[in-house]
Amino acid sequence: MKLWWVYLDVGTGNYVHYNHGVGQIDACLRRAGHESELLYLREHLERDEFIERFKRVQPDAVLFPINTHQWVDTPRYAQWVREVSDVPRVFGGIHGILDAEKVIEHPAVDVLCVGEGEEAMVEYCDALEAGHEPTGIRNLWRRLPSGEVERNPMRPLIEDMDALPIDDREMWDHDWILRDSLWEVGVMGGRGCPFSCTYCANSARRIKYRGLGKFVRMCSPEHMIDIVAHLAPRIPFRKIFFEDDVFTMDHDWVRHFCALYKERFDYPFKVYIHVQTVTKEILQTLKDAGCYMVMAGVEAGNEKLRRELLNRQMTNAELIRAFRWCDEVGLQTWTFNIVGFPGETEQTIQELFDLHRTLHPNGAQCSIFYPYPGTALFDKCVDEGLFTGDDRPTYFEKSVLEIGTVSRERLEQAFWEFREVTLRLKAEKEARGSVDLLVELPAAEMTEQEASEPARLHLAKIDGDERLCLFAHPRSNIAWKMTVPDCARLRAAIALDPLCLSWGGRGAWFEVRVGQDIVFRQYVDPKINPNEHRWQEIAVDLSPYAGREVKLTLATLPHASGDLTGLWALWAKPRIEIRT
Ligand code: B12
Ligand code: SF4
Repeated sequence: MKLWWVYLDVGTGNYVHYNHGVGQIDACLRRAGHESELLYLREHLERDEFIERFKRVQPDAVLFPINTHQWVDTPRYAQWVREVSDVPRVFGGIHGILDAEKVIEHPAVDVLCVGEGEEAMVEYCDALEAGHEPTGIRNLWRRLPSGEVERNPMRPLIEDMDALPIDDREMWDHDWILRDSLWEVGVMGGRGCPFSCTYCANSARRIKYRGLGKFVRMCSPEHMIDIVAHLAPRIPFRKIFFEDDVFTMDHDWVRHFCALYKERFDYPFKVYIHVQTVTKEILQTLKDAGCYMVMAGVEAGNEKLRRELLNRQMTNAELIRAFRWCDEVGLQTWTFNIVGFPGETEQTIQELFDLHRTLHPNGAQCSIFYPYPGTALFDKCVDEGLFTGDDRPTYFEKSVLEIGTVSRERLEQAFWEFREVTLRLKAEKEARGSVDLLVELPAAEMTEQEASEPARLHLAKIDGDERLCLFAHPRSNIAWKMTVPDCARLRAAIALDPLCLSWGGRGAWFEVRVGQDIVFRQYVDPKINPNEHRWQEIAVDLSPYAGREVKLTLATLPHASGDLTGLWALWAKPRIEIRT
């Protein structure tokens, strides 16, 4: 069967991304021998253009993934399909699961997936291809020619995440995605979250799936490594975002994964955490494996509102402690927040700002509360008559509620104020804390790459001391543009990787330049001088350049003879630190 995914991601205010649900179902369909194409829209199409594309693809079924925001416009496209063809229009996704009765009422929906789509869609497509009536397929609701709806029961949840095929992601435009996400690839190995926040569609899904098997599932660490290894030769990413809801749920899993990861990869990565699932030790383990950022939901600054309305049981003290640990181990932090909950007041808004002044994250996102159908907070808003009648869901900027305690205009203003506060905090932090040049590597300019091996991240061990490094075979110039903070210095350790020592040749010059000025120069040659077979710590004072916008270059050059044999020059953990 030929399937056509129509993914309508218009006006979402989010970056262009790979959709894991779509990708996972698609991998299963392809494994079963079906074909597919994807139309990923960031701008709406006019009817004629959409129909022209439909005719070009000539699918046997059209598949529409929907979250609540996307549901608003998708039926229009499904209606256009029906104007020219009678192929089935299949809907699925989080909104279809949580608001199934409303979605199936819509005449543009022929089939709705009310749970996990992998097995159901394979069964459905196999049946159609074989010319059978696709009846009795669990997880699918189907409108019959009589107009009645066949509501099939739910199927058990997929138990073994390792058994799912790894998606080749062939349908996706990776140039576009990577450019938009700054060279980051999204990876997800599990499903579900053990918490029950009242505003969260994922916790609502848990209730829908009750009795169907284990809701919180994770693939094995080995499988997660296999996913990265599978994607690495196919997609030129430079960073990874592990998008599992709470990456730090199982500490043994994290330890095992980190040990495997650092043996194989040096891509910096970031993860979602929940502050009640971390210890300083586990944060350090993540950091040592190449994690550069952890992202955590804060959502509200007022503890009572957070605990009683949102069912998020963490205290401010727990948040502050976890963020302090992150600072101590050198992990960047990011928070997710929402304003405009029922019961929000001017004071609770100020408490969110104040808490952020203490947490001091490197970045933060704030949305204005939108109640998703199917969640406990949605029901509360309906019961209390808070909806204003403006039913188009907004992502960030506007409230669809009249909460009474704070006006909608004030919420909008608070949203912008929050942005300002957190951006200032970010700038302060960057000026105060250290800037990790390896994390910023994707932004660096690289020139003079004479050697066959380009500059890249690399793990190297000398005398049992393993460090994450910038591999910089001479001649290389790797340059970052920056404004030098007050009292700054560049710290790093330099060495040649011992693995190149048996190759002969000579040593390498390490040079640090600020603009045209050479501010540091050292020759390292462990091939001649065994004493140099070690990490040599360096510190370069940058204070003469404070406040100036400069190009900071880490350069490596060969010995005067020009011998380039086996020069695996390394800058371990180069960073800009502020002296106090
Ligand atoms: C990764 C992620 C992202 C990523 C990627 C988004 C994406 N769509 O892939 C990024 C960071 C870009 C993102 C952004 C946003 N996200 Co988000 N995100 C998630 C997260 C953590 C995982 C999604 C996921 O991949 N799950 C795993 C897959 C396997 O599950 P699934 O998508 O539900 O798919 C299964 C079924 O639904 C079904 N299925 C799915 N599609 C289809 C299609 C068909 C035809 C069929 C038959 C079946 C089917 O089968 C799939 C496999 O079993 C979820 C939370 C969660 N755990 O689900 C939130 C979640 C999906 N996000 C959410 C939100 C609100 C957003 C944003 C609006 C946030 C914002 N304010 O910017 C944006 C919207 C962007 C967008 N266009 O989707 C909400 C959606 C709520 C709702 N009711 O709509 C969720 C549920 C979290 C929450 N707080 O409640 N997000
Ligand atoms: S911790 Fe996050 S994913 Fe889990 S229920 Fe709460 S908001 Fe949802």
